[in-house]
Amino acid sequence: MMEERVPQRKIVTHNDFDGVVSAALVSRAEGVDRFLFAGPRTIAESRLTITAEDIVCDLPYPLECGLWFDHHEGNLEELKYRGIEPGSLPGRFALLDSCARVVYEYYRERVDFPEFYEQAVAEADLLDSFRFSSVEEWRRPTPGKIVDAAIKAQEGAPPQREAFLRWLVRKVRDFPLEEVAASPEIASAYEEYHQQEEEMLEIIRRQAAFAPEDPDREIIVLDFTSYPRQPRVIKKLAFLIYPEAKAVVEIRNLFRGGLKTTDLSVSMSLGISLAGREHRKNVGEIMRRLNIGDGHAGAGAGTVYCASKAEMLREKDRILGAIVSLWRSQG
Ligand SMILES: [Mn+2]
Repeated sequence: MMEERVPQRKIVTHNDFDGVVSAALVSRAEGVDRFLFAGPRTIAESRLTITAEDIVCDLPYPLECGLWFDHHEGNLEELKYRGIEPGSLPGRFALLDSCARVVYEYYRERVDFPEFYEQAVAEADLLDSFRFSSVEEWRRPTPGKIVDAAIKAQEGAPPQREAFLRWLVRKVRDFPLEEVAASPEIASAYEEYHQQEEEMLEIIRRQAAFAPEDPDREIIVLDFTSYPRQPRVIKKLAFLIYPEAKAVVEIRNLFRGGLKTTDLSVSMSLGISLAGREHRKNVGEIMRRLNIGDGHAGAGAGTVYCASKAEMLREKDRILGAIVSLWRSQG
């Protein structure tokens, strides 16, 4: 007799700090101990099997799922285009600083969460919204930042990464963040991250430039289109080199199956120098106006599809020019 395989319920979550904390809380509340990690593009392209039983955190709404938790404005827009009323979906969407906060608010009335979740969620809020008041505050190590760096250290190693993230979700679920951050596994990954960061800073120093239309040097441009391979860089590190800059734009080619394509990925973030200041800059709005993607005020991203290298180079100049002029029009 054939044995019928019943798919087990799983949590599908974003492969970042916010995704890890969200999954830890959901795991505790729902008693689910299977985890899958993904980036937003994986969900948008439906490259994962997600069933009507599964719980999805900090990612776009898939074709179907059992519970959905999210806080990204762009994902809400996407639902509206698909004619789905977000209020009709099980789970919760709210425009809060982190998905972990959305999950925490959803369950805390009915589930007896340990007190130490409060700190993990507060750190997720800060890290995900990048609302640091100064470069010093951003760089000061906290348990959350140490764990976040340890996650980033795994980015180059996909096979070990899944296992590491699964281990981490269970730790964050069961222990206070200070204890997790002090574990030898995190300490060594944190060490490793610092070496990687030095290399990234080196690349940024070489590549950072400002557009001629931007004489006040407000927007750092990191153009990696001349790179034959994908450089691994965290663009916000550019604010360590140019702390006075107000934003950073990264433009790079998309790679598929290890091959460089003529399609461009554009991403942008506001700088720390704008924190706590009155301003009308909105990165998500710039991406939407360019009709290439979306995001929120502080960060956004988009994709530009090009049929040839010549078109790609033209589009790159056009997009960068348009970003500067839209930026200036935002006052
Ligand atoms: Mn998030």
